[in-house]
Amino acid sequence: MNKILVTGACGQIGSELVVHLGREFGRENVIATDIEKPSQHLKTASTFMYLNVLDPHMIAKIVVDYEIDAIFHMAAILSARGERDPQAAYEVNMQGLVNVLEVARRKKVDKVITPSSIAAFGPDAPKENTPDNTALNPTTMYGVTKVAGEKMLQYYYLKYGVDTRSLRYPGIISAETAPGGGTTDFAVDLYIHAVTREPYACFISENTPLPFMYMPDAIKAILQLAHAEPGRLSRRVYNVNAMRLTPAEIVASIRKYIPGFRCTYQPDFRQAIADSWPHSIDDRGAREDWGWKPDFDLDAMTRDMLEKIRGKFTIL
Ligand code: VAH
Repeated sequence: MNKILVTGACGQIGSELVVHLGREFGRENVIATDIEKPSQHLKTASTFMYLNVLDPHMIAKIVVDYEIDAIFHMAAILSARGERDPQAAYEVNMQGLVNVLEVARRKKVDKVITPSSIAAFGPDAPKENTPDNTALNPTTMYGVTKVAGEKMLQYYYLKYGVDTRSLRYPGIISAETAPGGGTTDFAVDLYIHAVTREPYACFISENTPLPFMYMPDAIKAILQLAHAEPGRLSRRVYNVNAMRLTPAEIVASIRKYIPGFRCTYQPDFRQAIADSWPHSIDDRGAREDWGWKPDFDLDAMTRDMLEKIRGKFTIL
C-alpha cells in the first residue's frame, strides 16, 4: 500500500482512520473523501476531496489521477438511519460498494478494505460467542446490505482477484467524531452527557448486552487486517470483538469517575434492532490468522473517553 483512497472519511471511524493513515503514509498519499465538510484536523492529516460514492466516474478519476493502490471504503448509512430510509441505505451501502469494487477491478487497485458489522447476524444466530460461520439473517436493511456486501467482496476476490478484506465491527465507542444514525450511538452519548453533567435518557434498555469495541482497538484491527500477508488470510470477512457490555455496565463504569451521573431508560424503535443482534462474538479466526487482540477493557476505555471528551469541551 502506498497511495490510499478513503471514502466516508468524515464518519465516526473514517475520521480517525485517516489520521493514522496520514501518519503512516504521509498526508499527500492519503486521499480522504466524503460528501460532508472535513474538520481542520482531517484537512491537516490528509488530502481531502469531495466524493460521492454513487459517482463511479469520480471514484475512477481519483484512482487514476492519484495512482491509488488501496481503498478503505468506509462510506455507509448505519442501522437506525437505515430503518428510517431503507432505500437510501440500500443505494449508498450496496451501489456505493459495487462502484468501488468495479473501479478496483478495472483500474487494478490491489486492496479494498471495508467494514462489515455484527449487524450481519440476525435473531437466529447464536447470541453468545457468535462464530464467523453461522446463519446470516439480519432484520435490518443495514444488516442486509452488510451480508450482501460480504458476498460481493467474496465474489470480486474469487472472480477477479481483487484483494478484498472486511471485519465485522461491533458497536464502536469513540470521543473524536460523534457517530450518526447507529443503534449503538447511545454508548457515546452516555459519556458526553456524563462530562457535560446532563442527565441522559438511554434509548436502549439497561440490561441489553451488545458487543462493543473502543475506537483505538477498531483502528488497530482494520490496519492489522490491511497489513496482513495475503497468505495468512483464510477468509475475506472476520469477526472482531473486544467487550460484551450493557448500558447499565457502562453507566456503572462512568459513575466510578463521575458519581452523580444520572441515566434513565426509555427504549425506542432501536431496541428491536439491538435485540436482533448477538450479545458477544467469537473472533478466534482473526486472532489465529492475523494476531488480533484488543487492548482496552471497560474501565480503561472509560478513563480515556472521559479525559478526551473533557479536553474537547475545555477547548470549545
Ligand atoms: C450501528 N454502529 O449502530 C453501527 C454498528 C453494530 C452496530 O454496525 O448501526
